[in-house]
Amino acid sequence: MSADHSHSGEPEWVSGHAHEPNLATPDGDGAFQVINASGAQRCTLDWLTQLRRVQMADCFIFSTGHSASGPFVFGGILLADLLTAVSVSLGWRYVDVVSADGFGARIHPADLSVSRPPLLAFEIDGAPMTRKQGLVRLVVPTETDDALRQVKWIAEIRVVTDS
Ligand SMILES: Nc1nc2c(c(=O)[nH]1)N[C@H]1C(S)=C(S)[C@@H](COP(=O)(O)O)O[C@H]1N2
Ligand SMILES: [Mo]
Repeated sequence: MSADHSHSGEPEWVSGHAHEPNLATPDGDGAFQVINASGAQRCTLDWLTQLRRVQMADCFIFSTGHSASGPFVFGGILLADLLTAVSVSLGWRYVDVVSADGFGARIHPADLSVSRPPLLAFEIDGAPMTRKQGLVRLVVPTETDDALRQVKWIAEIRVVTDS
């Protein structure tokens, strides 16, 4: 493993440096934990699908090492709506969306205030995503840099607040 030259203690994916996509699909049924200062809540895929559904057309995955795939229509839940549903509202500084294979992306409030905001997707082109495709995947439509924020196999959403 290469040395980490980013800020001490930060996961290597925070710096947004190039990353070889993991080709091995980790186990999991799509359930993830939302973790904040007051504890952890388990969110199942069934529960997630009851929230307000959105579709995001014209999404591309700019994969490392081969040409972009897409356009896809991703279907799922806005990350903003998930945070509201688990009672994370004002005052969060960032959330780390971390996968079962230890990859992740850091999302700040400003990332949600765009016309094509991040979603937790579980459908691709109208069909449920397979585990291999992510099952539950963070889709950040504004990200066109090697798919570093398109996190498959979400396992934890860690909420960091100022206090
Ligand atoms: N959980 C997880 N998500 C990930 C990665 C990874 O290694 N683990 N790699 C990222 C990178 S670098 C790429 S290029 C894309 C590949 O996505 P694809 O398999 O849909 O083409 O997944 C992104 N999401
Ligand atoms: Mo990538």
